[in-house]
Amino acid sequence: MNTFMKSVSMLAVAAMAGMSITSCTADKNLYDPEQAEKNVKAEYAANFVKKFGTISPTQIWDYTNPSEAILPGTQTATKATRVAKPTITPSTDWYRVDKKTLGWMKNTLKESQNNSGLGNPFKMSMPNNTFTIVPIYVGQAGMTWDLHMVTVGADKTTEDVLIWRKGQSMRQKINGQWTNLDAGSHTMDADEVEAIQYTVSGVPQGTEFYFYLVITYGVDNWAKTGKKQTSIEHMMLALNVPTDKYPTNITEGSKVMIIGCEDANLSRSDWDYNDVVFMVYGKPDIPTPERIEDYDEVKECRYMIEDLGATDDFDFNDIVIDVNETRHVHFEYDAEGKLIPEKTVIGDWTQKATLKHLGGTLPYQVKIGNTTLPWTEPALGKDMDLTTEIKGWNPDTHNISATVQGKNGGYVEIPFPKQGEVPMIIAMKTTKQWKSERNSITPEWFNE
Ligand SMILES: [Ca+2]
Ligand SMILES: [Ca+2]
Ligand SMILES: [Ca+2]
Repeated sequence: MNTFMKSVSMLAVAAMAGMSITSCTADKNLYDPEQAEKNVKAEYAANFVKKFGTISPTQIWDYTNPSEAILPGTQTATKATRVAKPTITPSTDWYRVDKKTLGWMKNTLKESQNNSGLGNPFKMSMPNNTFTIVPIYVGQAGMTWDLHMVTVGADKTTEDVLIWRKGQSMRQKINGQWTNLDAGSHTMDADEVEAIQYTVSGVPQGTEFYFYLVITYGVDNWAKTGKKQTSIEHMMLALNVPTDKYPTNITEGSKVMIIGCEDANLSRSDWDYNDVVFMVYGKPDIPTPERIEDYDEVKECRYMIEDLGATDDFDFNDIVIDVNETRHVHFEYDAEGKLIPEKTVIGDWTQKATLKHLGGTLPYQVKIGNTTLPWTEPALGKDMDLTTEIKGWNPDTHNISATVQGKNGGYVEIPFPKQGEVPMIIAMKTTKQWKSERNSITPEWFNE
């Protein structure tokens, strides 16, 4: 947390946390339990700042990014080894895009023509060798994107890595002049294109994965910033390049495919799948695309809550609760294996909360969205798996709060912290392990 805090007075902190420090020595005849609980909250905020420093006004407490996953198949609860995280190694020199391959691509993914019938929604599996991916073409688009790769384990854990960002690591020659591409550039008029290549390694053979583009700069009424366009949802095409169109400037014996991407999932999109095009090659093999019949769209996070039973331990394990929403999508294919888009079935969202751990000392009640869970007795160091259906959770706004019955007889409201506030709830990935009892979180822990 060194990066998000700098030191300031405790009074300023309490103000930031939306609290007031009230004198406990005021001559009150009547004992006010609610005021006593407010004092506990202020004490907590002061202790937090004493330990970690003042919170940066831009600090947010959502560490779930990317909180969404698209999982091929139907979710299972099997336990397996965590899936491998791919290693992406950029080349140290430029790759010159082969004109023969590029010409074939342009002829196949015709501009402004609906090319969606050329392929199916797909995932891939890792060959028994590394493969290389290189951008070869950027079409006209007002938006910018990053290309990511996600490996998916047998237990549906995922690892997500960034491969490429639009406007970086590409250059083009027009009228004899080389220029580096920026985020607004396209290569439609280029005489030559060069790009940095990315080699993917560190993933065992057979590991499932998929690609997606995430919109990093969106356009109104088109695609929002943060939206993901995945191969599983048919936002990409994987096409094998005919051997006579293989580039001559790659290792002999390699196989070659292209991945064409559509950047907006709208009926009025042109579906030409050439908004950005990548070439993939590997020796002796390239990843094998496999069509998707079912997938689950999942948004999830783990809330770690301080109950203020102790105002100085910051173990964030007093209440640990996982929340997710999922919906199922099913694709139908004809006898030739072609997608029948009008037969796609998109299920309703369902939401669940699962209590994972208790490590606090105060009775509490959690409210998520429209659902108020029952009052629960505290427990110290107790793991569990108690699932309840909920409604109205918003994974973007984190509309969760807790009420605890304080030691002073009053009730304390624990909201999800606003930007720049002292946190009593933090949102983490569901793979994040909570701390042991009275073992404080550390700045490093957030990045472990
Ligand atoms: Ca397009
Ligand atoms: Ca605690
Ligand atoms: Ca605790």
